[in-house]
Amino acid sequence: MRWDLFCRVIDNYGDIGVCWRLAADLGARGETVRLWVDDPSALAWMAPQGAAGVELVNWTAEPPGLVPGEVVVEAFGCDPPAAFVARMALQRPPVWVNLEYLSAEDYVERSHGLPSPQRNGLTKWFFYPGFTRRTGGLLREPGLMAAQAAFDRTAWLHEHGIHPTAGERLVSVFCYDDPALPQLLQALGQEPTLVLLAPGAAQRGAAGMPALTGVRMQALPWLTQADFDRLLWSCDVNFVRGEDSFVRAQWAGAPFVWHIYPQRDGAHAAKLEAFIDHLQPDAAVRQLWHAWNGLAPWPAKLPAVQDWASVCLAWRDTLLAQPDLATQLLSFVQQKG
Ligand code: TRH
Repeated sequence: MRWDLFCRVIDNYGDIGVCWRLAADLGARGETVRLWVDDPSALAWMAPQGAAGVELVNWTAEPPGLVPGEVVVEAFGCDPPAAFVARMALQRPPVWVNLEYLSAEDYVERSHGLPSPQRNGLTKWFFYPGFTRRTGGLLREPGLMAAQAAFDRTAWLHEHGIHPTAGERLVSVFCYDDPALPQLLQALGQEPTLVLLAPGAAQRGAAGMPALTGVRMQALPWLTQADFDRLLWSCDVNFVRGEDSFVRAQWAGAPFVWHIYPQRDGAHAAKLEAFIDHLQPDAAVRQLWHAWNGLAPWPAKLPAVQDWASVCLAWRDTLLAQPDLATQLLSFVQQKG
């Protein structure tokens, strides 16, 4: 099928990150995808190699007058151009899907797959990613787990100039501005640790910090999405954020901490809680997650990595038993078309 996937970059990299993964996943399954994006700049480092079956369309104020394909996906309610929507109504109507934000809250199961009749007579369908069988699932390319199993960690780290010393653990940090960063770095120093800092807030927050016992820090460049996955596979603990890196940390299977996208009205607290309730970590991990998100005081001690690792592995198994998002989206579209 021909897909038109619309992406508006609101802030950061999650909008384009999610859309690119979906486009590339569909392309790899033989679909033809036009990815309309208003700001493709991040793709220069995220996916410089492009992807089979995926073509970029510049979504400018005067977008090209393309004929809509069989499927139209708007990411995060981003409203395709009015002229394009008008053309959708003049042909055999495409299946029109609104791909929503990821949440573990209960409303997702209730809302997933609901129709939204539009003024021009078309129907837009809500498609909610999620963590349970009654949701649209999570992006997971068919070869992902096999690629991880075949991954040569030592070679990859070496290639990327990352050289942990014997017995040093690796921790990646990709976060928003977080006042708890100095406390985290100090706490990590209780065991020899090499902290790999993603560009942006993590590097800004760590800059100018005095040398810490037990901790070495290394600033990373922006990696491609494929290498970002490999970074997560390489680390003993991953601090991730937003939506896409959060999902990728779950596939990595190593202990992870989520820095949730902070919302001004505080709605992120309930969203964080809903996910924690699914993951069911012990009290120490809960406290660390809350503290990292500014919702609890910093814990006296970090959780034991082994207990935490087994929770994350069990959680990954639960997720692996569910169909992935692109598989579900394909059958949803076939059913609605
Ligand atoms: O960047 P994010 O915070 O993105 C978002 C946005 O804030 C968005 O508006 C919000 O709605 C959403 O989160 C929930 O975090 P996220 O989702 O993890 O996106 C980052 C992307 O960048 C992801 O695809 C991974 C990628 N990435 C790389 O490819 N290489 C890198 O080196 C790093 C650090 C990230």
